[in-house]
Amino acid sequence: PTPQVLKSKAAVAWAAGQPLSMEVVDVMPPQAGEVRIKMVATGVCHTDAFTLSGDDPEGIFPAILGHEGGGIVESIGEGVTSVKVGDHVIPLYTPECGECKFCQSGKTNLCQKIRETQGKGLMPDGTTRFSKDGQPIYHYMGTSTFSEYTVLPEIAVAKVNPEAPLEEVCLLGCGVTTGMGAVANTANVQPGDTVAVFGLGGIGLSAIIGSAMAKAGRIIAIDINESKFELARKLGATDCINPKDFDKPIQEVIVEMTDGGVDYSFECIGNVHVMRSALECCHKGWGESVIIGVAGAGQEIATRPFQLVTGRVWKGSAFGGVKGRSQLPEYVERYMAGEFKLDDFITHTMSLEQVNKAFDLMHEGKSIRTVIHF
Ligand code: NAD
Ligand code: AHE
Ligand code: ZN
Ligand code: ZN
Repeated sequence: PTPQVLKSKAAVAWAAGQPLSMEVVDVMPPQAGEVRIKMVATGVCHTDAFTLSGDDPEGIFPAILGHEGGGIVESIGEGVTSVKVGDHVIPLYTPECGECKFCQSGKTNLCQKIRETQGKGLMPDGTTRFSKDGQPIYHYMGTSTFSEYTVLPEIAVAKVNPEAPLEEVCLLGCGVTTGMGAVANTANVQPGDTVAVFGLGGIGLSAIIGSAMAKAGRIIAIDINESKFELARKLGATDCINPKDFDKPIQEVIVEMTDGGVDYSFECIGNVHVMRSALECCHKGWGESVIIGVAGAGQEIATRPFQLVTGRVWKGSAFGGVKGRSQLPEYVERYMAGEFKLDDFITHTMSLEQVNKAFDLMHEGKSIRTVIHF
């Protein structure tokens, strides 16, 4: 049967800085090369809050936010061959076409095939699949998981093991893969290395899991919210420190604690001042700092160039350097094999109607991840 327009419950961001609004929207059928997904669950990531706040230079409204989902293919457009109706998939805000210069380089996961339209809230053909009473609503990060149904390009879904609980592995659609991947792929932490993780939300805690899996010798966890320390320790942090407890810059504290600095640091907050601390707590000659946090429009990082001249390295990481279609299914398998747990992260579950509460809990520092069940 030819797919028809569907009515879908969705949380719409009409404008920056306003709560999301529950609406019934129209979702067009998938066009050529596209698939329509019935969402099963979605996490709420700080980046959703960042864009809603108005700080994202690419933020565009009205839009349907959400990018950490798991769902089931409901229908497919013309020419789609790599997935079929009923497949379990994780939407990819970093797609993988396998053909573009970036995919072919072997040096990056940042496929650029559809990046331009994705950044404008549009599908690759330059139009949107969402509308409300005829008014177009934009896509977000190419995923828009805060909707019962969403449409994605075929190259932006990873087909995963249908036995995996989507209510948990949805977190692999962003946060957990980002933190674990930054450690394993971007930094390549080795046994015995000393690591510092700044910010103990879903991303930082995943970086701690990744560091523990890499057998890092010492894992220093840093946050201004000490309620995060217990879980950080459980996941493998050896030291938990609060910058507010010291009367000198935290990088000096860490350099002293570690006889010269850490081998690797990860900034998992999006604060440009902390990014500086994360670089400067690295060991002279070789320490590497990985920026994961996303900073607002107009923000810039600073340090003395001497920090780099003397061998520290500043890098960044998106989606943990993971290629979604070819590598994300392995993360799901590793989860299924019991290599790491996800339930520790899921501090709250709720329905889409309650999504604004999920943002409140995040801003109050009370949640790690809220998972929305559809
Ligand atoms: P979160 O809000 O759950 O966690 C952030 C943590 O940082 C909180 O525990 C908070 O207490 C702590 N924090 C805030 N200010 C601090 C400070 N000055 N010093 C120490 N700790 C501080 O957020 P999250 O979902 O874990 O996301 C973290 C960051 O990573 C965000 O900026 C998000 O946009 C970004 N992100 C990037 C990628 C990527 O691919 N690069 C992927 C996902 C998320
Ligand atoms: N749009 C913002 C930047 C946002 C950003 O950096 N996004 C990350 C993913 S965060 C997931 O929670 C990312 O993958 N970036 C690579 C890309 O191509 O967007 C801005 O500053 O304009
Ligand atoms: Zn995210
Ligand atoms: Zn590509």
